[in-house]
Amino acid sequence: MNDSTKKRIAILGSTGSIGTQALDVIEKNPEHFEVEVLTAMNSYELLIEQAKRYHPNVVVILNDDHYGIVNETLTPLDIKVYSGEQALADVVQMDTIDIVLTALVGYAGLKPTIKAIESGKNIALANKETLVVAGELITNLAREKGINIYPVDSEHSAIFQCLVGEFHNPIEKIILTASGGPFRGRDKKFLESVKKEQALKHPNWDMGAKITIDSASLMNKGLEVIEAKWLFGLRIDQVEVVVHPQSIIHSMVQFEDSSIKAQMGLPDMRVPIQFALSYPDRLKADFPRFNFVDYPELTFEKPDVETFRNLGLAFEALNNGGNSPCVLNAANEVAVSEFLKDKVTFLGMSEVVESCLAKVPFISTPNLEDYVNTDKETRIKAFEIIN
Ligand code: MN3
Repeated sequence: MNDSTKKRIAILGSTGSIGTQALDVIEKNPEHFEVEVLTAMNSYELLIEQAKRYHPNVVVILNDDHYGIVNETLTPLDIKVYSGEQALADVVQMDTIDIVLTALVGYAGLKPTIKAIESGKNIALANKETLVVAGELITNLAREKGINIYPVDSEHSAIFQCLVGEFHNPIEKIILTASGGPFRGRDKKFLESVKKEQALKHPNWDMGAKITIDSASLMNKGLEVIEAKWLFGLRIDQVEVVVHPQSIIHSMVQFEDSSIKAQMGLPDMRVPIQFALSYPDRLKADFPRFNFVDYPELTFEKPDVETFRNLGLAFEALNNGGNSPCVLNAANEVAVSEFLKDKVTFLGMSEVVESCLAKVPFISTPNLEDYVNTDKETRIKAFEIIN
């Protein structure tokens, strides 16, 4: 079965937005890719359906309440079924995996990503929180193990694509584009009363709930600034954010001769997913093509950091360094999940993050254990603040 010309892929979080689109890419390119592992947190029905269709070697259902039904259905099909966090950390180390696509949501992506890197796997990184929480640790480990981290986030993929053929040329700065989300141009008064239903409507991208709320609050762009810093080895002053509501330019790199390269296209996550899996090759795809005359105006504006405080808070956390980005991320994860339960207001989310940044003890050179403790402690603080 194992054709050595095919890349064998483990998808962590196969039932989410990125996971399902990755399976679409894989299905369209059966001569290049093969599914080796699928994992899901709770969505066991979709996981079963995917396993029947793509015949992975192994599936992991994180929530062991669903282990029985998944095991019963898939074991007769010669698919190995495991459950729990430890299983996830174990399967990413399998010899039969060539690349691990980390499409889990939030902090949960950290440990399995570390395990995968430790066992020498290349990473297609869709879990930006991993680099936000522990960017220095992860990038040092990747260097030490000689593995590559291929960005899946569309902005970072854009920068990566601009850098192909330029890896020896210093970057002067990168320009991360932001759609501005559904509340672009709104003032604080308006934002005071917005409900989750409004925040869940993104103008350009169809994504999971967590990242959609983060996009509306500009926290997503803040997390992406931190992600970019680590992925491309930049100083903070080399990262600029510009609002570009049409989401056609996915990001840009400015070089030392003043030249700027941009990567463009219609917003479609399958493009960066496919490039992360197929690099250095570009595979022929039937994705919709961008037409310039359909977009006579591509516009750009400054982000409103007065109204959307999260972006400023992310720069502040990055500037502090140490465990501050980890605090920012954990506080935000709690704030978003409580916002989705109507426990905290839209603007209140920034207050939770700011307050946690002030209250959780600073650690200047954290190790993995420090990150784990910081994450725990911050979540407790965030809950206290909200409830
Ligand atoms: Mn993005």
